[in-house]
Amino acid sequence: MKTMILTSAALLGLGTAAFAADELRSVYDTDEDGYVTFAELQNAHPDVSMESFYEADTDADGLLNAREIAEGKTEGLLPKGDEKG
Ligand SMILES: [Ca+2]
Ligand SMILES: [Ca+2]
Repeated sequence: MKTMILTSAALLGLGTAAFAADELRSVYDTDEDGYVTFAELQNAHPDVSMESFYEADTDADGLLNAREIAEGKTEGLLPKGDEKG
């Protein structure tokens, strides 16, 4: 499973992807499939609106990957805090 996630991160071609993927798994991705659904995002950040979720979902597949999470934070769409509550 870990190999698969690292491969996905490598395909993104971003130096920060590995770190972001790790953060994504530990903070958001409760079922560890490598992607964050709106429900998973709301688990960590109940205040995030669906509008923000879809704005962060730049490839419009209905899921956030590590890169989209990182960019969403940079653009202020997603909270930067990693702690629940
Ligand atoms: Ca997931
Ligand atoms: Ca996406």
